[in-house]
Amino acid sequence: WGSLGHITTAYLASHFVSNTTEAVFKELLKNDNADYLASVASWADSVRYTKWGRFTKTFHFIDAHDDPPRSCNVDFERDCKETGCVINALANYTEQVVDTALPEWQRAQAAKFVIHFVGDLHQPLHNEDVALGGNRIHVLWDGRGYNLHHVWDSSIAEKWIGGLHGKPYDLALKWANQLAVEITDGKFTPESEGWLKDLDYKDPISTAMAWSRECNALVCTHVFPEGPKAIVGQELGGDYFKAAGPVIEKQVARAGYRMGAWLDQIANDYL
Ligand code: DCM
Ligand code: DCM
Ligand code: DCM
Ligand code: ZN
Ligand code: ZN
Repeated sequence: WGSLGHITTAYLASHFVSNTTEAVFKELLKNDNADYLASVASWADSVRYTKWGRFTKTFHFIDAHDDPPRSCNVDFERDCKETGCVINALANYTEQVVDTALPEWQRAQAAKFVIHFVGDLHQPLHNEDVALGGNRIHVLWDGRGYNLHHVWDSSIAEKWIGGLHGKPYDLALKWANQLAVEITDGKFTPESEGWLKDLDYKDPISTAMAWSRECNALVCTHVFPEGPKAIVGQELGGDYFKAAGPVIEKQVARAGYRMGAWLDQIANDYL
Protein backbone atom coordinates (compact mmCIF):
# COMPACT_ATOMS: atom_id res chain seq x y z
CA TRP A 1 0.00 0.00 0.00
CA GLY A 2 0.86 3.64 -0.12
CA SER A 3 1.01 5.50 3.17
CA LEU A 4 -2.78 6.01 3.35
CA GLY A 5 -3.39 2.26 3.28
CA HIS A 6 -0.64 1.46 5.79
CA ILE A 7 -1.58 4.19 8.25
CA THR A 8 -5.28 3.24 8.03
CA THR A 9 -4.66 -0.48 8.70
CA ALA A 10 -2.52 0.42 11.72
CA TYR A 11 -5.10 2.83 13.17
CA LEU A 12 -7.72 0.14 12.64
CA ALA A 13 -5.57 -2.42 14.47
CA SER A 14 -5.11 -0.02 17.38
CA HIS A 15 -8.90 0.22 17.58
CA PHE A 16 -9.27 -3.54 18.14
CA VAL A 17 -6.25 -4.54 20.28
CA SER A 18 -6.68 -5.30 23.97
CA ASN A 19 -5.59 -2.82 26.63
CA THR A 20 -2.66 -5.11 27.46
CA THR A 21 -1.54 -5.19 23.84
CA GLU A 22 -1.79 -1.43 23.62
CA ALA A 23 0.41 -1.04 26.72
CA VAL A 24 2.97 -3.57 25.44
CA PHE A 25 3.38 -1.88 22.06
CA LYS A 26 3.34 1.67 23.43
CA GLU A 27 6.23 0.64 25.69
CA LEU A 28 8.11 -1.24 22.96
CA LEU A 29 7.69 1.52 20.36
CA LYS A 30 8.34 4.28 22.89
CA ASN A 31 5.21 6.15 21.87
CA ASP A 32 2.34 6.81 24.27
CA ASN A 33 0.08 8.50 21.72
CA ALA A 34 -2.92 7.24 19.72
CA ASP A 35 -0.70 6.91 16.63
CA TYR A 36 1.77 4.48 18.28
CA LEU A 37 1.09 1.91 15.53
CA ALA A 38 0.12 4.28 12.71
CA SER A 39 3.30 6.37 12.92
CA VAL A 40 5.52 3.34 12.24
CA ALA A 41 3.32 1.63 9.62
CA SER A 42 5.15 3.06 6.58
CA TRP A 43 8.64 2.92 8.05
CA ALA A 44 9.54 -0.31 6.19
CA ASP A 45 8.98 1.47 2.86
CA SER A 46 11.32 4.28 3.92
CA VAL A 47 14.25 1.89 4.46
CA ARG A 48 13.88 -0.49 1.50
CA TYR A 49 15.96 1.64 -0.87
CA THR A 50 18.63 2.56 1.67
CA LYS A 51 21.94 0.73 1.66
CA TRP A 52 21.15 -0.75 5.06
CA GLY A 53 17.64 -1.82 4.14
CA ARG A 54 18.26 -3.36 0.71
CA PHE A 55 17.98 -6.89 2.09
CA THR A 56 14.30 -6.23 2.89
CA LYS A 57 13.32 -5.28 -0.67
CA THR A 58 11.64 -8.58 -1.57
CA PHE A 59 9.95 -8.89 1.84
CA HIS A 60 7.00 -6.71 0.75
CA PHE A 61 5.39 -9.18 -1.66
CA ILE A 62 5.15 -12.74 -2.98
CA ASP A 63 5.28 -13.20 -6.75
CA ALA A 64 2.56 -15.75 -7.46
CA HIS A 65 3.45 -17.41 -10.78
CA ASP A 66 -0.15 -18.09 -11.73
CA ASP A 67 -2.14 -17.27 -14.85
CA PRO A 68 -4.84 -14.63 -14.26
CA PRO A 69 -7.71 -14.45 -15.00
CA ARG A 70 -7.84 -18.16 -15.95
CA SER A 71 -6.13 -19.44 -12.82
CA CYS A 72 -5.10 -17.74 -9.57
CA ASN A 73 -3.01 -19.51 -6.94
CA VAL A 74 0.00 -19.03 -4.64
CA ASP A 75 2.59 -21.68 -3.77
CA PHE A 76 5.14 -20.88 -1.08
CA GLU A 77 7.86 -23.19 -2.46
CA ARG A 78 7.35 -21.99 -6.02
CA ASP A 79 6.77 -18.29 -5.42
CA CYS A 80 8.79 -17.15 -2.38
CA LYS A 81 12.14 -15.80 -3.55
CA GLU A 82 15.49 -17.03 -2.18
CA THR A 83 15.91 -13.57 -0.70
CA GLY A 84 12.59 -13.85 1.13
CA CYS A 85 8.98 -12.80 0.60
CA VAL A 86 6.16 -11.30 2.62
CA ILE A 87 5.21 -14.76 3.94
CA ASN A 88 8.46 -15.73 5.67
CA ALA A 89 9.27 -12.09 6.46
CA LEU A 90 6.08 -11.82 8.52
CA ALA A 91 6.93 -15.13 10.24
CA ASN A 92 10.54 -14.18 10.96
CA TYR A 93 9.82 -10.70 12.31
CA THR A 94 6.93 -12.05 14.41
CA GLU A 95 9.42 -14.42 16.07
CA GLN A 96 11.86 -11.57 16.64
CA VAL A 97 9.29 -9.37 18.41
CA VAL A 98 8.79 -12.02 21.09
CA ASP A 99 12.44 -13.11 21.34
CA THR A 100 13.50 -11.65 24.67
CA ALA A 101 17.11 -12.67 23.99
CA LEU A 102 17.23 -9.89 21.37
CA PRO A 103 17.93 -6.27 22.31
CA GLU A 104 14.82 -4.13 22.68
CA TRP A 105 15.66 -1.91 19.67
CA GLN A 106 15.66 -5.00 17.47
CA ARG A 107 12.32 -6.22 18.82
CA ALA A 108 10.89 -2.74 18.21
CA GLN A 109 12.21 -2.76 14.66
CA ALA A 110 10.71 -6.23 14.12
CA ALA A 111 7.34 -4.91 15.35
CA LYS A 112 7.49 -2.15 12.73
CA PHE A 113 8.09 -4.75 10.01
CA VAL A 114 5.18 -6.91 11.26
CA ILE A 115 2.80 -3.92 11.21
CA HIS A 116 3.86 -3.11 7.65
CA PHE A 117 3.86 -6.62 6.19
CA VAL A 118 0.38 -7.55 7.45
CA GLY A 119 -0.74 -4.56 5.40
CA ASP A 120 1.17 -5.39 2.20
CA LEU A 121 -0.03 -9.00 2.36
CA HIS A 122 -3.57 -7.69 1.77
CA GLN A 123 -2.81 -5.75 -1.45
CA PRO A 124 -3.74 -8.03 -4.41
CA LEU A 125 -0.78 -6.96 -6.58
CA HIS A 126 1.63 -7.77 -3.73
CA ASN A 127 0.49 -11.38 -4.28
CA GLU A 128 1.07 -11.56 -8.04
CA ASP A 129 4.04 -11.95 -10.40
CA VAL A 130 2.54 -10.59 -13.65
CA ALA A 131 4.49 -7.54 -14.86
CA LEU A 132 6.33 -7.20 -11.51
CA GLY A 133 3.08 -6.99 -9.59
CA GLY A 134 1.59 -4.65 -12.20
CA ASN A 135 4.49 -2.17 -12.06
CA ARG A 136 5.19 -2.59 -15.78
CA ILE A 137 1.59 -2.05 -16.90
CA HIS A 138 0.72 1.49 -17.95
CA VAL A 139 -2.85 2.62 -17.34
CA LEU A 140 -4.85 5.83 -17.05
CA TRP A 141 -6.41 7.14 -13.88
CA ASP A 142 -8.82 10.04 -14.37
CA GLY A 143 -6.92 10.95 -17.52
CA ARG A 144 -3.39 10.77 -16.08
CA GLY A 145 -0.82 8.05 -16.63
CA TYR A 146 0.23 5.66 -13.82
CA ASN A 147 1.33 2.08 -13.47
CA LEU A 148 -1.28 -0.45 -12.37
CA HIS A 149 0.59 -1.26 -9.15
CA HIS A 150 0.38 2.37 -8.04
CA VAL A 151 -3.34 2.43 -8.82
CA TRP A 152 -3.89 -0.52 -6.44
CA ASP A 153 -1.41 0.78 -3.83
CA SER A 154 -2.83 4.30 -3.67
CA SER A 155 -5.18 5.72 -6.33
CA ILE A 156 -8.21 3.52 -5.64
CA ALA A 157 -8.05 4.11 -1.88
CA GLU A 158 -7.54 7.85 -2.28
CA LYS A 159 -10.55 8.17 -4.55
CA TRP A 160 -12.62 5.84 -2.33
CA ILE A 161 -12.23 8.19 0.65
CA GLY A 162 -13.13 11.21 -1.48
CA GLY A 163 -9.66 12.50 -2.34
CA LEU A 164 -6.66 13.66 -0.34
CA HIS A 165 -8.31 16.72 1.15
CA GLY A 166 -6.71 17.01 4.57
CA LYS A 167 -3.68 15.78 6.49
CA PRO A 168 -2.73 12.16 5.75
CA TYR A 169 -2.98 11.02 9.38
CA ASP A 170 -6.36 12.75 9.82
CA LEU A 171 -7.75 11.13 6.66
CA ALA A 172 -6.47 7.70 7.67
CA LEU A 173 -7.88 8.00 11.19
CA LYS A 174 -11.28 9.04 9.85
CA TRP A 175 -11.33 6.12 7.41
CA ALA A 176 -10.18 3.69 10.10
CA ASN A 177 -12.95 4.88 12.42
CA GLN A 178 -15.54 4.32 9.68
CA LEU A 179 -14.19 0.83 8.98
CA ALA A 180 -14.21 0.00 12.71
CA VAL A 181 -17.94 0.81 12.80
CA GLU A 182 -18.58 -1.36 9.73
CA ILE A 183 -16.76 -4.23 11.45
CA THR A 184 -18.33 -3.81 14.90
CA ASP A 185 -21.86 -2.90 13.86
CA GLY A 186 -22.19 -2.62 10.09
CA LYS A 187 -21.83 -4.32 6.75
CA PHE A 188 -18.71 -6.31 7.72
CA THR A 189 -20.09 -7.58 11.05
CA PRO A 190 -21.50 -10.89 9.70
CA GLU A 191 -18.21 -11.85 8.03
CA SER A 192 -15.63 -10.31 10.36
CA GLU A 193 -15.52 -13.32 12.69
CA GLY A 194 -14.59 -15.47 9.70
CA TRP A 195 -11.68 -13.14 8.97
CA LEU A 196 -9.83 -14.67 11.93
CA LYS A 197 -10.59 -18.32 11.13
CA ASP A 198 -7.20 -18.95 9.45
CA LEU A 199 -5.26 -17.10 12.13
CA ASP A 200 -2.94 -19.56 13.85
CA TYR A 201 -0.22 -17.78 15.74
CA LYS A 202 1.74 -21.03 16.17
CA ASP A 203 1.85 -21.44 12.38
CA PRO A 204 2.59 -18.02 10.88
CA ILE A 205 3.50 -19.41 7.43
CA SER A 206 0.13 -21.17 7.05
CA THR A 207 -1.70 -18.10 8.36
CA ALA A 208 0.08 -15.78 5.94
CA MET A 209 -0.46 -18.19 3.05
CA ALA A 210 -4.20 -18.38 3.75
CA TRP A 211 -4.39 -14.57 3.68
CA SER A 212 -2.22 -14.49 0.54
CA ARG A 213 -4.43 -17.00 -1.34
CA GLU A 214 -7.56 -15.09 -0.45
CA CYS A 215 -5.96 -11.87 -1.69
CA ASN A 216 -4.44 -13.41 -4.83
CA ALA A 217 -7.90 -14.67 -5.87
CA LEU A 218 -8.89 -11.01 -6.24
CA VAL A 219 -6.25 -10.65 -8.98
CA CYS A 220 -8.38 -12.93 -11.19
CA THR A 221 -11.74 -11.37 -10.30
CA HIS A 222 -10.94 -7.66 -9.92
CA VAL A 223 -7.40 -6.74 -11.02
CA PHE A 224 -7.30 -8.56 -14.39
CA PRO A 225 -10.92 -9.65 -15.02
CA GLU A 226 -10.20 -9.62 -18.79
CA GLY A 227 -6.54 -10.59 -18.51
CA PRO A 228 -3.32 -8.52 -18.24
CA LYS A 229 -3.17 -7.54 -21.92
CA ALA A 230 -6.69 -6.10 -22.01
CA ILE A 231 -5.97 -3.57 -19.24
CA VAL A 232 -2.96 -1.88 -20.86
CA GLY A 233 -3.65 1.81 -21.50
CA GLN A 234 -7.22 1.62 -20.18
CA GLU A 235 -8.92 4.34 -18.12
CA LEU A 236 -9.53 2.80 -14.67
CA GLY A 237 -11.12 5.74 -12.83
CA GLY A 238 -14.67 4.82 -13.97
CA ASP A 239 -16.35 1.39 -14.03
CA TYR A 240 -13.12 -0.38 -13.00
CA PHE A 241 -12.95 1.80 -9.88
CA LYS A 242 -16.61 1.03 -9.07
CA ALA A 243 -15.72 -2.66 -8.80
CA ALA A 244 -12.27 -2.17 -7.23
CA GLY A 245 -13.24 0.35 -4.54
CA PRO A 246 -15.21 -2.12 -2.42
CA VAL A 247 -12.38 -4.66 -2.78
CA ILE A 248 -9.86 -2.16 -1.45
CA GLU A 249 -12.19 -1.23 1.39
CA LYS A 250 -12.58 -4.86 2.45
CA GLN A 251 -8.86 -5.64 2.15
CA VAL A 252 -7.94 -2.65 4.32
CA ALA A 253 -10.60 -3.69 6.85
CA ARG A 254 -9.38 -7.29 6.90
CA ALA A 255 -5.74 -6.21 7.25
CA GLY A 256 -6.44 -3.89 10.19
CA TYR A 257 -8.69 -6.39 11.99
CA ARG A 258 -6.22 -9.24 11.52
CA MET A 259 -3.26 -7.02 12.51
CA GLY A 260 -5.04 -6.27 15.80
CA ALA A 261 -5.60 -9.97 16.47
CA TRP A 262 -1.98 -10.80 15.50
CA LEU A 263 -0.57 -8.14 17.82
CA ASP A 264 -2.83 -9.48 20.61
CA GLN A 265 -1.21 -12.91 20.15
CA ILE A 266 2.27 -11.38 20.16
CA ALA A 267 1.56 -9.40 23.34
CA ASN A 268 0.19 -12.55 24.93
CA ASP A 269 3.45 -14.38 24.18
CA TYR A 270 5.55 -11.41 25.20
CA LEU A 271 4.34 -11.29 28.79
N1 DCM B 1 3.72 11.94 11.37
C1 DCM B 1 2.67 12.83 11.15
N2 DCM B 1 1.60 12.88 12.02
C2 DCM B 1 1.59 12.07 13.08
C3 DCM B 1 2.64 11.15 13.33
C4 DCM B 1 3.71 11.10 12.45
O1 DCM B 1 2.69 13.58 10.17
N3 DCM B 1 0.52 12.12 13.93
C5 DCM B 1 4.85 11.89 10.42
C6 DCM B 1 6.12 12.50 10.96
C7 DCM B 1 7.21 11.66 10.31
C8 DCM B 1 6.57 10.30 10.08
O2 DCM B 1 5.14 10.53 10.09
O3 DCM B 1 7.57 12.19 9.04
C9 DCM B 1 6.98 9.25 11.10
O4 DCM B 1 6.75 9.77 12.40
P1 DCM B 1 7.55 9.21 13.66
O5 DCM B 1 8.97 9.61 13.44
O6 DCM B 1 6.91 9.89 14.83
O7 DCM B 1 7.27 7.75 13.65
N1 DCM C 1 13.08 4.96 12.37
C1 DCM C 1 14.03 4.09 12.91
N2 DCM C 1 15.14 3.78 12.18
C2 DCM C 1 15.34 4.34 10.98
C3 DCM C 1 14.38 5.22 10.44
C4 DCM C 1 13.27 5.53 11.17
O1 DCM C 1 13.84 3.57 14.00
N3 DCM C 1 16.46 4.03 10.30
C5 DCM C 1 11.87 5.23 13.16
C6 DCM C 1 11.62 6.70 13.43
C7 DCM C 1 10.11 6.82 13.39
C8 DCM C 1 9.65 5.67 12.50
O2 DCM C 1 10.76 4.76 12.39
O3 DCM C 1 9.59 6.59 14.69
C9 DCM C 1 9.17 6.13 11.13
O4 DCM C 1 10.26 6.66 10.43
P1 DCM C 1 10.08 7.59 9.14
O5 DCM C 1 10.09 9.00 9.64
O6 DCM C 1 11.26 7.27 8.29
O7 DCM C 1 8.77 7.21 8.52
N1 DCM D 1 6.38 -4.96 -5.99
C1 DCM D 1 5.59 -6.10 -6.00
N2 DCM D 1 5.98 -7.20 -6.69
C2 DCM D 1 7.12 -7.18 -7.41
C3 DCM D 1 7.93 -6.03 -7.42
C4 DCM D 1 7.53 -4.92 -6.71
O1 DCM D 1 4.54 -6.12 -5.35
N3 DCM D 1 7.49 -8.26 -8.05
C5 DCM D 1 5.92 -3.79 -5.24
C6 DCM D 1 6.83 -3.25 -4.19
C7 DCM D 1 6.44 -1.78 -4.19
C8 DCM D 1 6.10 -1.48 -5.62
O2 DCM D 1 5.75 -2.75 -6.18
O3 DCM D 1 5.27 -1.57 -3.42
C9 DCM D 1 7.21 -0.82 -6.39
O4 DCM D 1 8.32 -1.66 -6.33
P1 DCM D 1 9.73 -1.24 -6.96
O5 DCM D 1 9.92 0.17 -6.53
O6 DCM D 1 10.69 -2.21 -6.34
O7 DCM D 1 9.56 -1.40 -8.41
ZN1 ZN E 1 2.96 -1.75 -3.46
ZN1 ZN F 1 5.67 -2.23 1.52
